[in-house]
Amino acid sequence: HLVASLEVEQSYIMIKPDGVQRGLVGEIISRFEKKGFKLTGLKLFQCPQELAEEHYKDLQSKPFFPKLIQYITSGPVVCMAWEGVGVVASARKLIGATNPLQAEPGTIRGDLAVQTGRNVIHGSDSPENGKREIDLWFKEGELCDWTPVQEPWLK
Ligand code: 3AN
Repeated sequence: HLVASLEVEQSYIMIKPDGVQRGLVGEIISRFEKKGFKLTGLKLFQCPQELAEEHYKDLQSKPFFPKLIQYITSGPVVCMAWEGVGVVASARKLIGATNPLQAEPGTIRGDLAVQTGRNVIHGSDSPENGKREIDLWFKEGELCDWTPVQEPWLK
């Protein structure tokens, strides 16, 4: 189960090509903003084959691996870094189960997707992977560390 963390963490969140094609970018970003997390990186990006393979290297032996790489490289993705207390587990709750038919209504996949192979969004599964994936997808200088002017409701 997901234990709420009290640590400030970073999560790598990515809107997959189907989310971009279907015009869901604004809706998805909005859910993270409204929750109260802080956007520290954002870009539209055509993912090269090698980067997709590196990102999903733990799934290399899975039968669906070639299809997964084909899907992720099929069109532009939206790469995002989000920061906040407990953001890793919380983002996974907002995203919902890997299989969108099992994802609860109210979650991004539960509301917006049907197929596991077209599940609209990725979110890091641990704070360590959050850091690893942000390093992998963003270059130095692409991230912004900024301070919200009014932040009492984030604390
Ligand atoms: P999640 O994205 O919910 O963390 P993972 O890490 O198990 O799920 O899987 C990574 C990605 O691999 C999924 N987002 C999905 O796109 C793809 N995937 C996982 N299981 C399958 C499957 N059985 N068939 C096709 N694609 C899959």
